[in-house]
Amino acid sequence: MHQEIEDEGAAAPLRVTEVEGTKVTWDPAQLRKIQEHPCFSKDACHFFGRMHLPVAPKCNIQCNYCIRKFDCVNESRPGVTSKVLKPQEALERVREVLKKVHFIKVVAVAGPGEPLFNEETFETFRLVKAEFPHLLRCMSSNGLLLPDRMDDLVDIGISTLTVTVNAIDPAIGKEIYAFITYQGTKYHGEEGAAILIRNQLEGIQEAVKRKILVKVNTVLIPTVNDEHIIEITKKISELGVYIQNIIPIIPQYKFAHIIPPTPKEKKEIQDKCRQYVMQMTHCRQCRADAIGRLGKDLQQCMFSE
Ligand code: CLF
Ligand code: SF4
Repeated sequence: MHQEIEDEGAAAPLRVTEVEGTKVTWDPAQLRKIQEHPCFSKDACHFFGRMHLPVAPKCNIQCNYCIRKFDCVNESRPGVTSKVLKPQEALERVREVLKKVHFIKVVAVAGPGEPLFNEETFETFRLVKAEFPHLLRCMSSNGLLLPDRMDDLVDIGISTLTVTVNAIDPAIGKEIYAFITYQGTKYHGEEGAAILIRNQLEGIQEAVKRKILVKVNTVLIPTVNDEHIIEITKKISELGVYIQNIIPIIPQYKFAHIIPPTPKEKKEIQDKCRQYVMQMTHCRQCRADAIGRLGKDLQQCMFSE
């Protein structure tokens, strides 16, 4: 990633004129936040690491590519189940890791279920923020509860947020989501997808307004949303999303019959989307308890039982 940064003085916006073909403008305080974030900055990923705290087991939606036995596949490689930690245990893990590993700059909750649907996520961030205020706080969410929990996200000082958006049209969304559970009611089909999409888009817009840097993950599902992704990208560009991470589907559950995209097909879509939103190309689909630099996890050697 080649960032051409012009600093026009303290009051002026820091301008990133061209990032892999995408024109973007961000304010300096926001950009400084991500200079050490391995997912939001490809340069940072060589030097700095992140630490995931698996404190969020429950989920409030059902994606048709998720068998719910493993970590949330919206941000994780399938087939891995993280041992869930309690908030206090998570804090102890942060203490232990930071004593030994000095390049961890980001602490995140990315599962194993939906972070916003588990109070333990908020409790964990409160504890970590109090003791390690210098660490960036990051979260990956399906977005259903974003508008409802926005004040809490600001309160715990989330600096970077990922929302998985696979459709902005409920007619396509209903093919991807079997149901959602929102404010105690279960909604199926197009009705459920419409609520999810509305909350995702509202939540993203609000997060951007509150100076949270937003990444959108989009699962590329050939024959379902492949031709629709460009519409998603145009929309999230209007909302001020910083970067998009297009992830190829791993066929399982109700999408077991789908033929995943080839790397070439994925790249073609990324190339089209890049003119609207910067594209992430270095995602390693981490597990919900990953620790270390991307693709160089320390988790197994540090905590294997
Ligand atoms: Fe974790 Fe995600 Fe935050 Fe990164 S991972 S919650 S933004 S700190 Fe990064 Fe891992 Fe890809 Fe996620 S490489 S799966 S994009
Ligand atoms: Fe599975 Fe994540 Fe979808 Fe929930 S949001 S159903 S955990 S992929």
